[in-house]
Amino acid sequence: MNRALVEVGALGLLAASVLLLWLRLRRSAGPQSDGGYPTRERIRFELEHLRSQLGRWLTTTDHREVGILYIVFGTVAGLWGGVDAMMLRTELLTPPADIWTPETYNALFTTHGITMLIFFVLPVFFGVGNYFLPLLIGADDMAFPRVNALGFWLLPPALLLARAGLFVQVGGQLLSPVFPQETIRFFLTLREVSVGWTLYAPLSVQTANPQVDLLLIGLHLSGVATTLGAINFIVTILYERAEDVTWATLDIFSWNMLVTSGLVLFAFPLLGSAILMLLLDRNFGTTFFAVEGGGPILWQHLFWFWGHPEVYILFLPATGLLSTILPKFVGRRLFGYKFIVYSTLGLGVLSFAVWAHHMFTTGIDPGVRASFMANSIVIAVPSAIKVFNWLTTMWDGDIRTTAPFILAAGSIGTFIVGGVTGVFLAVIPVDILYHGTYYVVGHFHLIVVGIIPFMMIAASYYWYPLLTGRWYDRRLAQFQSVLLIFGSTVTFTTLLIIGGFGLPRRQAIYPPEYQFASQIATVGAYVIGLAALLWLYNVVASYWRGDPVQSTDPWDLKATGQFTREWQWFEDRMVEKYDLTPAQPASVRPAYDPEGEPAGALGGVGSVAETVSRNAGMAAAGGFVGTVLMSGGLGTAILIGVLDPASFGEIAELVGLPASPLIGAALFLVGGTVTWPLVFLAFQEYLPGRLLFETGLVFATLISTGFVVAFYTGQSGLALIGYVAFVVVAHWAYGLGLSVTFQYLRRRQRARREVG
Ligand code: HEM
Ligand SMILES: [Cu+2]
Repeated sequence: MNRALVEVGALGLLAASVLLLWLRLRRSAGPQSDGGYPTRERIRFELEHLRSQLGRWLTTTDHREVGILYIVFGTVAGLWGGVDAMMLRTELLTPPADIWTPETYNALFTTHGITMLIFFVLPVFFGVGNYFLPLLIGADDMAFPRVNALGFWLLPPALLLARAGLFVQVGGQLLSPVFPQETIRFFLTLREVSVGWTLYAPLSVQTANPQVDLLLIGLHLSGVATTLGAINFIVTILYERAEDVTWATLDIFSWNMLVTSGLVLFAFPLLGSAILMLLLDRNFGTTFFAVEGGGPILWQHLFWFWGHPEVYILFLPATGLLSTILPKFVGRRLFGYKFIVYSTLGLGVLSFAVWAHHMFTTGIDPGVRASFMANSIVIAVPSAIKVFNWLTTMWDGDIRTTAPFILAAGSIGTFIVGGVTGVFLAVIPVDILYHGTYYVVGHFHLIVVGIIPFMMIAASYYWYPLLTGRWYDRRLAQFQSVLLIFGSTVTFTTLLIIGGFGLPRRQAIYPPEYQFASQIATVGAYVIGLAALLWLYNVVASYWRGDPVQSTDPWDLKATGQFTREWQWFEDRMVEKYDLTPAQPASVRPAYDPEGEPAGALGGVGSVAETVSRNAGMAAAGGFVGTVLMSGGLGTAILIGVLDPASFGEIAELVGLPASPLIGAALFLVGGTVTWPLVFLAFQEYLPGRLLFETGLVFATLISTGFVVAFYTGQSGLALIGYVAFVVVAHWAYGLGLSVTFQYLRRRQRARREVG
């Protein structure tokens, strides 16, 4: 099949359906006049309207409008790169290269990578930043509105330059029946680049295709655009904050945009220089990357010194969105704000210190290699800090399973798998095994798909009421979110696994034994594609048809004190425009406040030492009562012969003492009096059941299963049933004794405090 025609066709179809949907809904949303034919005046009016709209969007410097331009541009690029991905996976349905040629396949993964990394993610995040950052920090606009617009308008030509090969090729195919080959030679030589998105020398120097030069110029232009945008963000955050926004109260998304912009400032100029050197090598005979000059490895050093930070430039804004959105749907404030900020800064710095982990297999100096391995493993620490803070934020929260929440939770899951598999890759021997395999593709897609688009979509839902004044279809969105998580998990864990078995990546042809797994991955990718289309349909259709937002606090954020600045802006606007009254929450609940003092187990507030001693005292008392009650049950079991007292000896053996049943029984009592009650106290809030009484039963049931296995000495038949029953009942007696004692002590404590 002809790749270029398929791709242009798919894009055209996509654009046409969005346009059609838009026009139809727009028509039906407007008031129906006589239903007759449009008059000439009406048509002229429409055209005039269109012209003024066009003029406005082409010249706007308003941060919100520039933001929307960025988001729309990035979305279009993302869909384009997504079409590439779908075509890649389609080729891999069968082991031979029978759907597209290997050459086409190479072009596909090259353009897919470049489009996604450069023209999709960054523009969308810059768009979100443009729209919301000034609102979040209380600024009127970005610091340099015109530079802002300029930064955006460099991007469309950059994308067109980078991917001109496709259009030129299609043009050539359309022209070739009409014109002689000679006259349209230009159209027939240019084709999409197929040297890989990393543009490794010497291939990128030697490839004759002039599209490589256009791509390099396009990339350079996009680098200029990105740097302009980053400078604007930095200056805006430094100088345009409202008076009451300090570094300690700057919201987490703005922090992430700040660090991201800092990375851009250091990384992109370097890419620009490397690109110029490559252009010179290609066209003017310099030898920067030739063997007799700097050598091909020089390109890799320069490229990855940009390339690795770039990955964090993409990833940090996504974590910023996650840290912003997640707390809103669990009703608790972000846990560990400070540590999230520090980990963001840490990631920013470290991301420059790990570039050579992409070069472990190139034969660089072993000493250098080892230090990069150490740095790469260390970078897992700040990432893990973020994960722990997100999990802790959710812990015991009041979760609302809206689409943004589902996507945020899904992001955490896929990020954990993607991150942990990355730690393995940082280890040199493992990397040498897996470097060129699908393991790597699975690992990084779990992150680039599993958190970046997830959080973009989550943000689009979260702020949709603010952006449009309407609701999207919430049921469809929930379904779409689950579908997206499902598809991504299926696709990329499958790739991880077949990579683990050694399937090389970047190959159109693969051994037939991988066919089934590869087909599973492809079906998963189609599910992702479907989910993306459902999202697009939802946000486009709801723009005209969604329910109008009635409340000035659509997410009920005031109830937990999380009504942030941008929503306040929204409320003010709604009040002004529609004369609404500001929303009053039905009930107000303090969001968990990490700065507050910890509550002691007995309900009081005190120092850590007080809390520990009080808890320990209570635990010992409860444990003693519980153990005595439990001994009754176990004693009965021994008496009727379903429990062998000798098995107590094994406890003693386990801790390295002589296998005497007596010592074992003593240990058993100590454990019952000290260890388990403390565990119980530590976890009681998280065990199901609000009442201590139920909680005790659940706790006892949980630990009894371990003891059933541990004390089993070959009973069978009725004896086995009796044995299991007695162990469980004895533990219930224990759990009840424990919780009743706790309840008693707690009540006494409270009574004493009230008297005193
Ligand atoms: C829509 C879901 C996606 C699917 C199904 C998909 C699939 C693929 C496939 C099959 C490859 C080629 C692997 C190979 O032959 O080695 C690939 C490569 C790549 N993808 Fe994706 N991708 C998706 C989304 C993304 C996103 C969102 C990004 C970036 C933000 C991205 C970045 C890349 C990069 C950089 C490469 C190049 C890897 C290389 O150089 O071999 N992909 N993707
Ligand atoms: Cu890296």
